[in-house]
Amino acid sequence: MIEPLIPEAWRRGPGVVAVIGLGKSGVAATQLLARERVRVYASDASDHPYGGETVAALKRLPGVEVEVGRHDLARIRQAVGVIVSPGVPPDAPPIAAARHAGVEIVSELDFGFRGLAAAGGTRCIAITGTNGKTTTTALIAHLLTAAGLRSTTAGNIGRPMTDLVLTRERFEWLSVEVSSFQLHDSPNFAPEIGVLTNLAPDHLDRYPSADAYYADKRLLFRNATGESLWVLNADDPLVLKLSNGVAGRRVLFSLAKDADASYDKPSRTLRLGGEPLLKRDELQLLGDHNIANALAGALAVHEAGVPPPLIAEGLRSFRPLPHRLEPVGEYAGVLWINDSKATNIAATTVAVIAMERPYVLLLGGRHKGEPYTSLAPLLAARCRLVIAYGEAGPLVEQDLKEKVPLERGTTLEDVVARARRAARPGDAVLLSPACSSYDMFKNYEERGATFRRLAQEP
Ligand code: UMA
Repeated sequence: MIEPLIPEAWRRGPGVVAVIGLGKSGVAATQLLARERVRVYASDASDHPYGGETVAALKRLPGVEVEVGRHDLARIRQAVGVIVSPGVPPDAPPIAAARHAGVEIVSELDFGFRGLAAAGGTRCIAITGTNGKTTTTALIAHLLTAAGLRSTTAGNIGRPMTDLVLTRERFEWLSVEVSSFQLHDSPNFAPEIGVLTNLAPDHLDRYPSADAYYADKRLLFRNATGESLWVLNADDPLVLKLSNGVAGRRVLFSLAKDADASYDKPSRTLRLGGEPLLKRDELQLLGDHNIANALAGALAVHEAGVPPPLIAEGLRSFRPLPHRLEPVGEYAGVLWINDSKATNIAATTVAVIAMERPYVLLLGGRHKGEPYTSLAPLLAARCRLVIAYGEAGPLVEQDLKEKVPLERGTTLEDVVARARRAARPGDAVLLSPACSSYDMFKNYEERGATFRRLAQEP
């Protein structure tokens, strides 16, 4: 049973619902609560919440009180419920305060899902995993749309679930990217189809261990029933272990062995249900990891009812997303590739493996906890130079110097100028930083856009 959008207790007495964090998620949740005539106390620890101008507009909504620069913990303790943004960790003071006071805490994802259910429900394909989930999410929505089904993307890819409830748009299927953060306080979230792309350590700045991170990923399966369908990576033992014993039907994709969707290397053919689906070269995406993403997407939409010829057509017309191994141009024989979304070692590993030319690698940003040493043997093959920069620069240098040619850079302007000097015709310059961007940029998009602009400058 999915809880109602607004439980009775939220309307009772003088209580308020506390919204924590005023980025996209908090802003959308506040707007929906106001529309439902629930009193809200919405706060953000920063003087400059991610929501920017939209936060100021919230103050004009009836029953909404907005506070920026601090969280009033006393008010939060007295709240009738808390809606938490994904970027606010469970041990952050406002969340800890609510938990100790016994206030119910739900994620914006869960609140949005309840809203969709209250409006009649929308079938969801939920995609999670450490890497590949954004590409797979976009690909699934593209395949559904190309097959004539009304579909869109939501969740971690950039559009809060709650926003879909606010606009009252109707879709036949949603392709929802869900992060471990979003799954954490989402007791109602129950997708028809769930995709788990792969698992590797990530977000060790937030989780005490990789196992704690995987435990949140496992919450994808928390409402599994006999009707659920799970699309799983047969090449990843952690994925198989995590999904072991879960209710529902499992379909598997693999690059290495026979599976429901597989890749035949000798003939460079993607296969679905034992039949050829598409030639590898018809797919406009770099790297074998993207073949795996395509197989996962194909399986998910096949289970949603799309016939193989339409899946093949959709795969042919799909283009790489910005910031994910995105070729941004070739100048003086050097191919510049923007992989700013690679914010962990596993993502940079797949990027490096995908390189078919010699390359200069730009590595650095805000350190996220994992050592860089595992990259060294992979870099030995084709990497001409590593340029280490940002807060993580000294750590990258410490882990990789003497193993690969390496120099230190400062600003992204400086790093790009160094790369331009080092690259030779026929090379690539790859921004695949293995770190978050927050030491120098607002987000990975801004970092990638800056790289793209600098690369394209004469
Ligand atoms: N804040 C507080 N108190 C705290 C901590 C933070 O008030 O104790 C405030 C910050 O000052 C900031 C706000 O919370 O103003 C940020 O909240 P948020 O980070 O949740 O931002 P949103 O704009 O709501 O974006 C979130 C997701 N962000 C994160 O998970 C970190 C977006 O994923 C997602 O697209 C969006 O919701 C819509 O669903 C981004 C992301 O980086 C792309 N995700 C991580 C990843 O992919 O690795 C998980």
